[in-house]
Parts: sequence; structure tokens; C-alpha cells
Amino acid sequence: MAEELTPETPEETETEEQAIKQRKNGLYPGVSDELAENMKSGWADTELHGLEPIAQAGHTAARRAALSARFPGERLVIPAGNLKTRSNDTEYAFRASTEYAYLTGDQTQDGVLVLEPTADGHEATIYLLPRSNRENGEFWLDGQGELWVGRRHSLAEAEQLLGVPAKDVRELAAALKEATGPVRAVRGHDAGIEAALTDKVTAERDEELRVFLSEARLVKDAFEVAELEKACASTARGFEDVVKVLDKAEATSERYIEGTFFLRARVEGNDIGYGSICAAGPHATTLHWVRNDGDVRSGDLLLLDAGVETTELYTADITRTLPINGRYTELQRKIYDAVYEAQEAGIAAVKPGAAYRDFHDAAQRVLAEKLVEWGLVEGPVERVLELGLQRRWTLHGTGHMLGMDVHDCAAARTEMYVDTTLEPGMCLTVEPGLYFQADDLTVPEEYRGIGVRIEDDILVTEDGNRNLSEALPRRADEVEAWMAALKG
Ligand SMILES: [Mn+2]
Repeated sequence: MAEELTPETPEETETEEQAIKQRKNGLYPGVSDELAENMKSGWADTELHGLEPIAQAGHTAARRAALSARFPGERLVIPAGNLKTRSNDTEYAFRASTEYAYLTGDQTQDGVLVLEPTADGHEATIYLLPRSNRENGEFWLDGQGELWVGRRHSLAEAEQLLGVPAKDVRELAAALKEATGPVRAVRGHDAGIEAALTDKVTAERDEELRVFLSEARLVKDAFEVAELEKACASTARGFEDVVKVLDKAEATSERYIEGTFFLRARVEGNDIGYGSICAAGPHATTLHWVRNDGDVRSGDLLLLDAGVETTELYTADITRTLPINGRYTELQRKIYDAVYEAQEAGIAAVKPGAAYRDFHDAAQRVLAEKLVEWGLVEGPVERVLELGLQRRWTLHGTGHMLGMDVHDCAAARTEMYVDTTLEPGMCLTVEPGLYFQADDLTVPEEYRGIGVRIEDDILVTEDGNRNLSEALPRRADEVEAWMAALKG
């Protein structure tokens, strides 16, 4: 059994008066002693009592229990991460680490979850920055003071909400340095915590923790499925928003589409789950086109690949390829229908007990057949598939796991992911595509610059699958009817 983690009292290197003076001189040289004294008092007690636990508290407890069972007798450290500088004194929007949010339901910057080993498992503690002290000036003179960044939950409030004891995160690094016994940490989020642990952890052991947390998310619990449903519903509304303003995008650029979708993501969710791909015309052949600064032209296709991330950090990942003027041309439709047929074959292969690779193989086969049929590559189809010749135009895998990360469970071992069989509760994208680059001299000129992808979010169920993004039409004639109705 490992030693209990007891935070060390930080040494008193400065008196309270010195601390105030330091803040005054550093940030606000003009602060008089009278004002400093004045700011200490006259504030109401706003402590909240009797808070209800967050909706997923029961689920996070079960997730922590699974983690505890995997690493008995070891201290486990899972940081939320810190702010990252964008430039000078401005920071990127904060997004808590997936591991921390998954295990706590909390998203507070600088938070750290610690699982302390006990005789029969682990005891969880969440380390957070407490409310600002009003006596020593940090409330209004410190950049992270609540006057600047807003009210935080007190540690007592956080305990009620999260169902986990909360302590002051400023004591954690020193305590971790002092503590003995085996420890593992999730890396890449909090340099301060990593520095405190530097001579206690190894990259190999930490990786095992990361891999476990990735594999733990392969099968979604009920809360997670509901979040993915929400993400898909919001994303569908975001796509409708875009269709309604295509004329404004034509008058400006792809940015109008990006901004329109982003508005929906921010109003209904936390953010977009990944950079929106708003690819008009030949940009659709660039797989991760996120510059989104091109022209939007009637007669071209718009490939929109975007997802709303919910307030609890679950994202959708949906692609539709739409005719900007509402009608596919004959050739666009031929290519679109081929991708649709491939996607149908892929979705049909998603069911419990099927090999993960089946849906990819099913979709690739359809695409290879079409490419041979159109005379773009020499058959037979078996030869094309064996040599992978279709890949000049299909380019990418047909899907991936989806959850808190758009490419979810990415650290899972091959035998647990691509070499596994599907289970109820897994959620994955099925997203075949065909892409004819503008400079591809091996295809007839009229194909060049056309890119089509159709992507849906598919939940494996007990008896097959459920398309979580079915609110958005996929068949070409249904897409056209849907666009016509939205444009009025
Ligand atoms: Mn995807």
C-alpha cells in the first residue's frame, strides 16, 4: 500500500503585506495603501449551499472505478491542462483534456484529478484553484483573480457538484514531489505537474495509463450516447443554417459558411469539435481544407465537414457534399451516387460481432467497382483492391471512433481497435469519399476538381446500428429537396 499523500505547507517566503506590495508594484503601480485596504472588505458572502451533483456524476464514478481496478496500489495523476499562450498576454480558448473531463465531468483549467491508492482501491481527490482571497489582493490584482476571469466554484461547491473531495491545486506539486510510491500521470497537459513528477514516472508506464483511458472510451455509456445524439442534432441545425445563407457565402467566401456553423456551435454547445472544413469547388479534394478562404460558386459543390461539440465535450463529425445552387449536375450526381452507394454498404457492415475493418472494406469495394466501370482504372476489381489502386481517389480510411475526441480512442492498441470486433455502444463514422484533384491528368478533364464525401455517425446497437446523424438527408434527390425547402 502506498503512502498517503499529505500536502506540504508552503514556506512563508513573503508576508501578506509584501505580497500585496509586489502585486501593486508589478501590475498596478498606482494603487494606494488606502485603496488596497478598501478593496479587502465590503463584499457579500456568495457561497452556494446544497448544490445538486452534475448529471454525469454517477457515470464518472464508474469510470474512475474501472481505472482504479486496472492500476491497484498506484497513484494516478490526470491533469485538465493549462492555458496556452496565443500571443503576448492573450491565450487560446481553454479546453480541458479529454482524460480529465471523462473522469470528473469537470472542465476547469489547471484542475488535476489524483487517485490515491488505498487498501481496497483508490480515493479520488480533485485539485482546483479555490475562490480568490480578498485579503491579500489576489482577487483584483492577480491576472487569475476572480475580478478578472469571473467567479469560480469554491472547493466546497466543487465537492457537491462533482461528488469528489476538492483541495487547493497550489499545494499539489509540492505534495507530489514529497510523496513516495508508484505513480503514473497523463502527459502533455500540465508542465508544472510533470516537472513535479519528473524523477518518479517513466514514459512507458505513463503511456499504459493513456492507452487504458483511450480504450476505456471505446464503448460509450448511456450519458455519452445521449451527448452524441445532442451533438448530431446541433450539427444538423448548423448545416441547415449554412444552406440558408449560401447566397451570402457566394457574395463573400467560404468564411461565411465557417462563421455560420460556428455560431450554432457556440450557442448550443461548447465549440466546434474540430476545425470546420468548408470546401467549395476544387477545395473539396483537399482532405483537411480549413483555410476556408476560397470563393463559393454556383454550379460547384460544397463539401462541409463539421461537428458541434456539446457543453460536455462530445462531438459530432458529419459531412455533406451539397450542390451550391441546389441541383447536382449529371457528373456530380454520378460521383455522388457512387459515394452514397459505398456509404450504404459501409453502414450495413456496422453491427455487433462484425470485424472493425468490414465497413471500410465494403465501402472500398463499391468505390473500386465504380472506378473500374467508369474506365478510370483497369480491372478486374479484385486486382484493383489487392494493389490498392483505388486509393489514388479514395485517399483515406472509411471511418474512425467518435466521442469526446473527433478521432476518439486514438491511443487504443491495434488489437483493441482496428483489429477488434464491434460491440454495442461503440460509435464510429462511416465516411467514404472520391476525390479528383484539379491537376490529376489520369482522369477526364470534367472530373478534375470534384470531391465528394458523405459522413455519418453510427452507433453500434444490440441488433445492428443506429445512424445518429440521420436527420440530415443523404440521397441526392433528398438533399436537393431539403435544400429547396430551406431556401424557400
Ligand atoms: Mn471523420
